[in-house]
Amino acid sequence: MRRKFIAGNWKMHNGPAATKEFFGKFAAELKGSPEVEKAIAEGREEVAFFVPAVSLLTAVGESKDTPLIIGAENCHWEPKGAFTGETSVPMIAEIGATHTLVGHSERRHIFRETDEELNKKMHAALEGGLSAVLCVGETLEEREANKAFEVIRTQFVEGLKGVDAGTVAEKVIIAYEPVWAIGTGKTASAGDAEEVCRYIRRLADESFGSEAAEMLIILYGGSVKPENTKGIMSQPDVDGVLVGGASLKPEVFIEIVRNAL
Ligand code: G2H
Repeated sequence: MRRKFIAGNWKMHNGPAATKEFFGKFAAELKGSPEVEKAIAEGREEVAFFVPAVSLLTAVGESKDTPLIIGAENCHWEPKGAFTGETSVPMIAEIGATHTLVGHSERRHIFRETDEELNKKMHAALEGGLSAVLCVGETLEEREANKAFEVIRTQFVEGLKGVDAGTVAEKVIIAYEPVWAIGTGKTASAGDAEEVCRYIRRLADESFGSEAAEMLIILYGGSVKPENTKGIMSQPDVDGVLVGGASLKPEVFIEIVRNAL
């Protein structure tokens, strides 16, 4: 049985003060949800927050005595150097964060990150001891041109080039986020999400073997909210969700975490 992985991606929201306030409220929400606490304690569910670099230290400090996972939203592939504005994996790890997102669609499309760069980030993150969530997904144009599977195959294969099967099984998570469903209010149907997540598991089987494919955690992301969580999570190849807007309010996000159980 794969564990469930429920993650918030705060994007460019919540500086240190708002982060402190969020975790204060979320701790209270967790206390009021013993079924979630039990699921986390038994290793059935993991709850993670991907937060802005400036809020990582606060997030790690505020969640210190909780089972919550803290991760970065992005990282650079070099450990240090003349890369103004960037954050390296050793810096993220030094703070005490354990995970990072790689290749979120906003990084791919707004900041023009390429599969080659994202592959370097995957290697840097994994070799630096972090778990990495590689995000993949097609645009509306690509979907309408029947290219969704081809796009996802390329992003998956290129992003994980040179990573070994054991690492994929233990330290890699894939998030399928159709670009047309991100922050638009449009959610892929549970069936659409399953179809692509199943395809991703097949790709994992082809590239890394059946054991790694069976262990791989695959998330769906794109306008996830409390009302659509159950349907999405009931799909056999969807192990979790990556939540943007709806992760910003503790009382809303805890509902997603609860509905995912
Ligand atoms: C997709 C998702 C979180 P939202 O970007 O990664 O955001 O839930 O706001 O669509």
